[in-house]
Amino acid sequence: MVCCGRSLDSPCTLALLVGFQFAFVVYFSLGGFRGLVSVLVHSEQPEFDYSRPHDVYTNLSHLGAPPAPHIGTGPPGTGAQLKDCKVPSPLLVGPVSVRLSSPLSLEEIRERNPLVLPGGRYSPPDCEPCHHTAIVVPYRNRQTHLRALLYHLHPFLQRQQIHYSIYIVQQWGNSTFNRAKLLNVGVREALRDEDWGCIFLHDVDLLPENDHNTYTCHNQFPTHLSVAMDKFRYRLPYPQYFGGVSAVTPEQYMKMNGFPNSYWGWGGEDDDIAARVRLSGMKIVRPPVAIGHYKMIKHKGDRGNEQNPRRFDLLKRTRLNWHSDGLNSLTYELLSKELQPLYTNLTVDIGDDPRLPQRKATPPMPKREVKGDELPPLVPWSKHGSKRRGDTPLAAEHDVKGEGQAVKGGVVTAVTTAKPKADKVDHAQSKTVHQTVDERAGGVK
Ligand code: BGN
Repeated sequence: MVCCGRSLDSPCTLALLVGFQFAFVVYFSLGGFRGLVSVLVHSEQPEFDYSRPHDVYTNLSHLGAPPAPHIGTGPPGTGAQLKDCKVPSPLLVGPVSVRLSSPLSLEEIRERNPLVLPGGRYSPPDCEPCHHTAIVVPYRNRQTHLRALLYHLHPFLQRQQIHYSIYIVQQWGNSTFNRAKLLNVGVREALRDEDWGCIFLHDVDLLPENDHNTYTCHNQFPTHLSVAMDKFRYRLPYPQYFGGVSAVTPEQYMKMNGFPNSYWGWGGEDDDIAARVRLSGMKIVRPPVAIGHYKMIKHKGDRGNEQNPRRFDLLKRTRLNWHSDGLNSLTYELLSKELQPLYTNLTVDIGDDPRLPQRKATPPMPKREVKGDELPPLVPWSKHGSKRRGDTPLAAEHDVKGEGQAVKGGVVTAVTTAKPKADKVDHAQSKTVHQTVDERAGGVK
């Protein structure tokens, strides 16, 4: 106060000027307002040492065996009741090392994950899980990325002690890649299998680096998990970013009419989904930046997934179109559904990019002769009494005509024939599957 009214060259005024200058430099060197906030609230942020990560397979040997069957005075057939799994899981280790180069073969990954069931399903053997999550991965032509994802995701999720299944949704044919439409298909098909409480929308080239980033949903709002990717120097590229890895409950998904079907090629579809979240009266929630770390597998440009020049126009119209383009206008043909040892493989024909000239006939799916002695045993998935469609409003929109499991050539093939109810807008059809050779064409953004 004593400085007030004094001349500019007084020591107090000079000290004030130097002080302001110092504050100015600090403010910008911390990355402006956001940086300043993150420093001020630093004490609330968890801290992790990413320079000393654990092996991604740490603690898997602690996964217990199921308790011995009940022997006693109770009625015959009553097994021991499992206790609820602890939350957070005691098996978590924090930062895990991510191997980007030369992933193991599918067979080697399978050997490292003996408790994973056909279809890439898992439920903790020694406790009752509190969370039931389907992970949906849009895919085409990314064999190496898929192996890296499976190698990292299976142990990561088992340590979280959740009940999960991994669905790879493979776009069939040569048309432009359509990530959001494949996600719509994956959500719908996953909900035919079970009443999943949470659906993850996961890019094939993103590997989580911290197992405290739990693959569970917020009960009110959609979650964006990949908040700190190495590609974006471990921060959000922009505040509304919703790409990479995100999660919705079936209720949230229906509220926003699913995802747009009209984005063919790279870019914009995730921004459209973020806009739908807001337009349907919700908001996006996120884990702390210190937890939401991901590594992206580097790759060159994707043939068939070039930048979508229409994305700017489409995004301008989200407000008008989100009610009519989405879950309620979804059409596709399910060509096959195979329970592979580490994932459920859905191959779908989602039609053509309207910008492309009339397509040539869709290439037929490769078939191969299978000898009887190649057949593996059928492994039932019944621990949680796989809930049938009809239990979820989404799945209830189909009449199921026939169903079963066929086993051929090392894969278990689910055979479904579903007919959409006449009064529903969804025209998805599933038809009897073809036997296909594993590792077929298939990539993602
Ligand atoms: C954005 C893309 C997103 C993409 C992120 C990160 C668009 C629309 C422009 C109006 N959005 O620029 O789809 O996930 O970059 O790569 O291109």
